[in-house]
Amino acid sequence: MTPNDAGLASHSLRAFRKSLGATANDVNACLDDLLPLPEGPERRVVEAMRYSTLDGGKRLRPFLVVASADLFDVPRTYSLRIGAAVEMIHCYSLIHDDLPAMDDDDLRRGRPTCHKAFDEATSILAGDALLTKAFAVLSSVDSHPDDFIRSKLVAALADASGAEGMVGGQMLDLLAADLDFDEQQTERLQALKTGRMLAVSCQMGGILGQAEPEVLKDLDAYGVCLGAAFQIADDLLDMEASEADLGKATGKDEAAGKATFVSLHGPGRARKRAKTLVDQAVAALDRFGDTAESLRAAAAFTVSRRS
Ligand code: GRG
Repeated sequence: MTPNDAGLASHSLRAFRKSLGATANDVNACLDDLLPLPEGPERRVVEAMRYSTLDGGKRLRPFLVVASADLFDVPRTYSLRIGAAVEMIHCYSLIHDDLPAMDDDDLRRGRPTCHKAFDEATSILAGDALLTKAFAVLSSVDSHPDDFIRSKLVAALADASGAEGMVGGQMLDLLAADLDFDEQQTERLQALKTGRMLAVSCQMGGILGQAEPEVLKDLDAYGVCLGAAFQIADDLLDMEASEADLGKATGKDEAAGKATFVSLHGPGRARKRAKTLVDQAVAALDRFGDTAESLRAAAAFTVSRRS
């Protein structure tokens, strides 16, 4: 899909990429601070955590936290730490997803996966420690002075990343080929595995901003549509992009016989569906007017990206 298909002029897309890059730099600095190397032989696990987090991801989830929090003028010192916590969960999920017991991948973000660069046991520990550290960051007073807001952030992220969210989606993913999932089951799998983390990123910005429940509902609707569009774009890239462009193996879903919107309906219908989802995501932002421009651009970006 081209930027114009997504209804976004290419100069806005360039501006968005710049803004995503600037936020990524700030998030990287925050992650660097939050993951200091200890003395002693246990530093190996922190080296693996740093290897898999400070390694050039797009930082889309932290961007969504920061841009949603910006709607409410939340200080960046808070939203960046919350974004870093979400990124830690995302990175842990990638480390574990790449393990031989799961997707068994050698390449991630253009480099050897964590278990290739270190070893399997260290990778399991690095993922576990990133998951744990994320909640330590959320519960720190440096992330927000209000206890109630911090506890809401913890509950939201736990819900989205656990068995009722991303982990549940990953379980379905492991079962998908054998259970021969239909379209509805495939959409549910993807909403849990990928969509929940993107949607909760937007919600956490709203929680930081003490948004009213109906406002949080709109942010969630935006995130759910963006997540579904992101997944279709990911499946299209898996089918059409090169390993060098993506920095990871491609064509694995097809080889494993896993259903995706693309495999069920073909790339043409998948592109149309992704565009409709972007339009729905953008419509959910109506109440925010011009202040939500960067979130609108993020929705268009998810389907125009090449990696
Ligand atoms: C192991 C608990 C557990 C969960 C794994 C995230 C995940 C669940 C699996 C990753 C497999 C995958 C390719 C999912 C599709 C969507 C996705 C999460 C893509 C990677 O996210 P990007 O494009 O990656 O934001 P970067 O590298 O930019 O952070």
